[in-house]
Amino acid sequence: MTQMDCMAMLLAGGEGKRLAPLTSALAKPVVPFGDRYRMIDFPLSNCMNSGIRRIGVLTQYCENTVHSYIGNGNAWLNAIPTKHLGEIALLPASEASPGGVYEGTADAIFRNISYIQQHNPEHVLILSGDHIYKMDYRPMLETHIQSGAAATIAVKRVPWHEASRFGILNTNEDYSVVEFEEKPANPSSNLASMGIYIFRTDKLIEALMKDAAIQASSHDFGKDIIPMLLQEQEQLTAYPYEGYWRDVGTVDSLWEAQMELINGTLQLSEPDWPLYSNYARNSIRPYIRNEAAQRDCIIHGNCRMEGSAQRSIISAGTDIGKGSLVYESIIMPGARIGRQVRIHKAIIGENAVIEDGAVIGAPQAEQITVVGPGERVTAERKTASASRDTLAALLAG
Ligand code: ADQ
Ligand code: ADP
Repeated sequence: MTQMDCMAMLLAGGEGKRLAPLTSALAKPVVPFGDRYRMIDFPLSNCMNSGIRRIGVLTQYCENTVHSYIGNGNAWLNAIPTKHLGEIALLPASEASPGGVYEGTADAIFRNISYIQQHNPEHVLILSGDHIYKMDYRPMLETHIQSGAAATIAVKRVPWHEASRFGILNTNEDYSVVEFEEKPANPSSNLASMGIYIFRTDKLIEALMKDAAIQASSHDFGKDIIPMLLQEQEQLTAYPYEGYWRDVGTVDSLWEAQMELINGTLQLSEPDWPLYSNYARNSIRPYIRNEAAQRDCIIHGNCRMEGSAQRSIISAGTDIGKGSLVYESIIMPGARIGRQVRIHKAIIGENAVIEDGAVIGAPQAEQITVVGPGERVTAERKTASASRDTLAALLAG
């Protein structure tokens, strides 16, 4: 078999505890985003748009939710002219697998070395399933090949107060990495690893084999593999990325990223960088009674909208009843909102049912209120005591 340049391995097995209850029965990569997408659409579409057509998707936590969404992968592969050369393969591990569940991100790749070898790529791109970004991986691959590095890490400056959530590094002027620390309590810089790596395949396999033999290792890229390569003085290069990128691992960041969608900081599908998804497209016009009552919203074509909304996302298959007000909230697919409901600064999970007269969230709330997928909220069980008048005033003003 001839060697190909680069294939991708997409890590999609993390539990995403901090997104609970959205992830209580759903893997984080398939949490809905925007009016018709799921998080994993971003890395999959980036691959298609960057000419990377072979992707292994590593699953574990609630793996069925990822498998059923990805299916045969055609929702993404259909987008490319050379579909017959493409493949999106599901690579699960469970308690029943030989070796049990994946112990960490490095163990997940280690256990699939034979899959990588089957395709015999010169380089392997390692991706996460839960980042919101549009990135062309080709310039990163070029930088990686030109520098001759064992591995190249995509990096981005993050706000200082968030730095301890990330792998933090320091580089020389030529972008060679001189220091790396995974989630340091006191970060020495705000240059963060985006958790996106390109490895020379030989170096990747060598490092994974070494790490697998270390009993004390947690078999994680950030905690173990990158520090080990640095210690062994392997060449590691940082690739600075300037575009939009967000790790939406927390409820706040998930909500904020969607507010950025509304204010235009983030745009979803664009002609030169389409975002593909496995949601059936639907050209049905939204059923809107009072057009003036929607401001700064993203409303999917297939929903029934009789209430009012501002700065909100109203997803596919939702129903917003008469007299209801939705403000700065995300209504995920299939949710049914009754009449005279007030929703403020909240995320309403898929297929949740909000009964007539219920009040969710509050205008001055610091916290985002989350209603889990399929949950039912009655008028009696208020999630927070919002004043109807304040909310109505906000929507009017
Ligand atoms: P984290 O985001 O904390 O840090 P991690 O929890 O290891 O990374 O998850 C990375 C990806 O792997 C996620 O998509 C997750 O779903 C998946 N994953 C986790 N465990 C898995 C498993 N056992 N099997 C399969 N997939 C699994 C990482 C880096 C940091 C960097 C941030 C950027 O370690 O250095 O700054 O990403 O977001
Ligand atoms: P959280 O929101 O809780 O941080 P992540 O998906 O980022 O969720 O995972 C947190 C940590 O737990 C990561 O180090 C990941 O490797 C580990 N992890 C998550 N799910 C599993 C699992 N099912 N088996 C083993 N490790 C897991």
